[in-house]
Amino acid sequence: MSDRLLEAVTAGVRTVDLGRQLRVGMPQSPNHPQFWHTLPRRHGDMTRSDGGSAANDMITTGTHVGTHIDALAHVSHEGKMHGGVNAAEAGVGGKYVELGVHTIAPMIRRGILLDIPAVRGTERLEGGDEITVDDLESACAAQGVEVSAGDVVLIRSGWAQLFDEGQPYVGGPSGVPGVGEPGAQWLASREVHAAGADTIAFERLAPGGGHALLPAHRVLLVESGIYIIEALDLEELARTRTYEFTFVLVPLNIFGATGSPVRPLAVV
Ligand code: UVW
Repeated sequence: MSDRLLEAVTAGVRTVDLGRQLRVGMPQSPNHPQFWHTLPRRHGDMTRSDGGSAANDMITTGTHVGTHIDALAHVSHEGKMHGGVNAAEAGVGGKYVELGVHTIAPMIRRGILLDIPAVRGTERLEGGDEITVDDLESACAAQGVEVSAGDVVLIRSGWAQLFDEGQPYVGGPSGVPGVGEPGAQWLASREVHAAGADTIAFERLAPGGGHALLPAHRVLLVESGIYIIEALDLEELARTRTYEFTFVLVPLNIFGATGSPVRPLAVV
């Protein structure tokens, strides 16, 4: 059994872990503060009279690290967040109250995997490749699935194979594959609940273009109220051709946060 396939023995439920391990030095977007983990108190630093001791660690981190979800508070366009909320009034305790990650209800929903390299007959897409509407529809047809309102749609590019290589996963000169604005419109027109991918920013990053232009973020988060999930590990689902499953995700309940690290599961 692959180490990505966990057996929940008591319930007899088979799940696939779609989340990444949080580690110092893992690849992450330059847009966000680094994940950092230290051990300020080690065993033996304080020893109780009975000989016992405890180690206590500490993390400091942006909320958009590892596998994570973007709340609607994350992005604005021309001064407005989703629903016309004025971005200038956003701040912890301000308008983030309406759109922060604490407002995302735990998800137990139908999940759909769209495996784009499989329909294109390749191992993984190239940096900067745009996943088109035709790709999305071809994947649905090839896999015999239909995307419906309320689904969580996960789009595989195969780029996750580069996660352990660090910088190449983030893009830079090569860019990163993903949907562009038309693909995001396609998802929005189907009224999905959330859309995810196995890449750092969900959408296509142009070669050399960095993380500057993010039109799919605007379409999904600002215009449509659709959450985005990034840096998923979709390799096990693809390997086992699991295209339909129950998707489970619980964000951290951080008041007013723009995102949260998550550990989503596919119940298969
Ligand atoms: C990027 O860095 C673009 O990811 P996020 O959407 O989390 O900001």
